[in-house]
Amino acid sequence: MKVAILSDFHLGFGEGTERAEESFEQAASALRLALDNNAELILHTGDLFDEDIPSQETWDKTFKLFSILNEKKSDVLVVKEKKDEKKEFHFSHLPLIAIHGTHEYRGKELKNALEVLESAGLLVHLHACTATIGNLVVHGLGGVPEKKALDALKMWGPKPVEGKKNVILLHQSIKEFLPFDDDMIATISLADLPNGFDLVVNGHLHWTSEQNVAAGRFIMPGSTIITQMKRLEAEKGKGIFIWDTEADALEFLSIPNQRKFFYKKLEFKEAERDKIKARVEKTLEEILAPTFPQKPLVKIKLVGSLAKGLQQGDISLKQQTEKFKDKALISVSRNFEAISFAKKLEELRSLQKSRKSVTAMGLDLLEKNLSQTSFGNAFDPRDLFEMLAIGKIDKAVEKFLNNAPKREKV
Ligand SMILES: [Mn+2]
Repeated sequence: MKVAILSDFHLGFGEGTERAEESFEQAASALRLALDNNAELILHTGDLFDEDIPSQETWDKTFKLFSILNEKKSDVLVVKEKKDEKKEFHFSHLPLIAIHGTHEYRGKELKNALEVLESAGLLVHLHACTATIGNLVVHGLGGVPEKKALDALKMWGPKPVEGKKNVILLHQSIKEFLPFDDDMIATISLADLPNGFDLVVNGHLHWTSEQNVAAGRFIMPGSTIITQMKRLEAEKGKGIFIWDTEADALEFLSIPNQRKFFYKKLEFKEAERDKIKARVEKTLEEILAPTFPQKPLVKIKLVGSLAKGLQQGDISLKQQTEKFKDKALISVSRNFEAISFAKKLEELRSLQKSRKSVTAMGLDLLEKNLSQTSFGNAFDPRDLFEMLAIGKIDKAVEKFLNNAPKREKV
């Protein structure tokens, strides 16, 4: 069977901006690429949507996008099995099996966007369960908060089905792909991935990767759209994997006509304002000398040290970015060292210490207070805390209200 493996469409990304249509265009190109390569099944590893509650406009464009699946007629049966429950799905078009990502994650008692699509008969949503199609068993675990991810994976304990081809879909951070070790950011290592599967696929991380690990063959399709402008995303373009299960052959195919992305790190030493401005302008001039069919994304990262007395907030690059705004979508990040390196380190250390303890204290307090209420384990206090910490007050209140204990439970 020829299986197309895709991830992180982020439908609805950039709504209301110049990039509003891009997530849909990229996803459509990815699906067409799958069709053109005779895919008989599509697997999606989460973050199909950019928001947990997509707007009506996003739903509308999503249904239009899904009509592409109708271009391939089929007659297949997908059997979803969760514990002792068995459910059959008959597809008359190209079948799609998906897990939810962190962007679609909602509390246990709430329907996530992928469950809604399953109810509409457009896909099969997996979370700690399997779907069998012909000789292939798809095992899937949707995205869960990172702190709980390793426990969730162990608790689920997926086992390959003998005599079948087995693929497992995940949507988590993996320690080896991150620059530092932090349980809040990742708890799963490559060594924790379950053994015995023909293929392990992970969504969530937006760049593409393919490697052999202890557990076997491991791939990350990456996103179909650039949302975070990470350096690794600039190295290899966006695309999809095609897996021929019989031949056990994997192929990465690039999405045609994608928006170009340039990532440039500029290093300075005790630099004056004018020097920085001139170099940024020259860099933009060089990158944008050719003409591109679509405005490219350009990320410029400024590092190093500034001249004495100069603060990074003093450097306005508005004039430079305005000059090229018709030619590119530009983002500049300033990561200058403040004073001397030693002093900076000392500052960082104390900052990290105090921030950690404040965060830890805040979470402890929240957990303690919640444990004294009738909310019990209705939701993960970490989620609520994170929402409050990043200022998503409305969402926090919503989560709180949605998880309020039912009367009969009290
Ligand atoms: Mn994502």
